[in-house]
Amino acid sequence: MSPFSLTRTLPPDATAAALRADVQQGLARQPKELPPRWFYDARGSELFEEITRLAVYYPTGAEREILQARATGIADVTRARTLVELGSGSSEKTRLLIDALTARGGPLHYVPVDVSESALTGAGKALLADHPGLTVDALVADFSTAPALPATPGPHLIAFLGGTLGNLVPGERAGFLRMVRSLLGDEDALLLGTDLVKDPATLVAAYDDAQGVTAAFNRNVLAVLNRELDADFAPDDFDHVAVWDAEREWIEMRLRARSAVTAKIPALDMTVDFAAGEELRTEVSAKFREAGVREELAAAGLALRYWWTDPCGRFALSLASP
Ligand code: AVJ
Repeated sequence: MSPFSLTRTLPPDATAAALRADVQQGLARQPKELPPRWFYDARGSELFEEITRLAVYYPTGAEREILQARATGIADVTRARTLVELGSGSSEKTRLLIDALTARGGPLHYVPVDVSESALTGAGKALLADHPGLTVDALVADFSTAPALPATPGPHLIAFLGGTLGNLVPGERAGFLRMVRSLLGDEDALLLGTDLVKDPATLVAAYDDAQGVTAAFNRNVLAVLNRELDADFAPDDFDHVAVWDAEREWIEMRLRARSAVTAKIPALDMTVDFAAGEELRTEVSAKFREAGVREELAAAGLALRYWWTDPCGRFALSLASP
């Protein structure tokens, strides 16, 4: 049996239907918004990887520092035989966990779950090349509903890294954490990465780099609409905007129309008008504090067992269990 399998849990037309519904509703709304999951086609996933290599985008490096310091401890505490990773992307930092878990001996199952099939295939093959005894069962799925996980040996460790929890607004987070709780047995655990509240200048710089990589990532969602829905957006008609909402403690990314724009979306029989300066919200990236994370976990039936930050206190990893 090959140690690599890839399962599409959603039929391709389900993804297409979800995109249509999100665009239809989100662009008819006032203010306009789109969920961030549509950034991640092959090009968008590539641009995100490029973002993670920017010095101003500190979350990736900060989370890696924590994993470097704590991976062995995480392996010892959880004794996981299956690592499930939600929103796995390139799985680059996950290597540290896989190294630590396989160093304990015995086979390990890795179940990466992501919307990007290209990212899953690339990451899975690269990991297998370096880890004998590893089995990779990749799932193409978004994590808005419970993924149907393969039957693999426990204990299970579900990792949700990178701060992606912050892409959900509070009500969505509560539902998501309850969904994760429903996937966990008594011996299982959740490893959660959260970016932390800090000075606004640092936060805004991380979402508005001088090289314009984040701007290209943001505009890429319009290219996705053009390709998938036959729309006629000119991405350069829009400015990239990143703002810190101090009340809700989240970063918002928006696309702001430079002048009045009319776009056709023939696949939806839709015309979308933007006034000059009108904004489309493309992402919320919430930032957290320890007390809030503890409360949100508790509300989902999970107890925060360990809270680790990088030495500068920019980012946190939480280990939680039922
Ligand atoms: C992958 C969701 C964690 O919110 O920081 C990076 C995505 N957006 N730059 C984040 C992102 C703009 C990223 N997450």
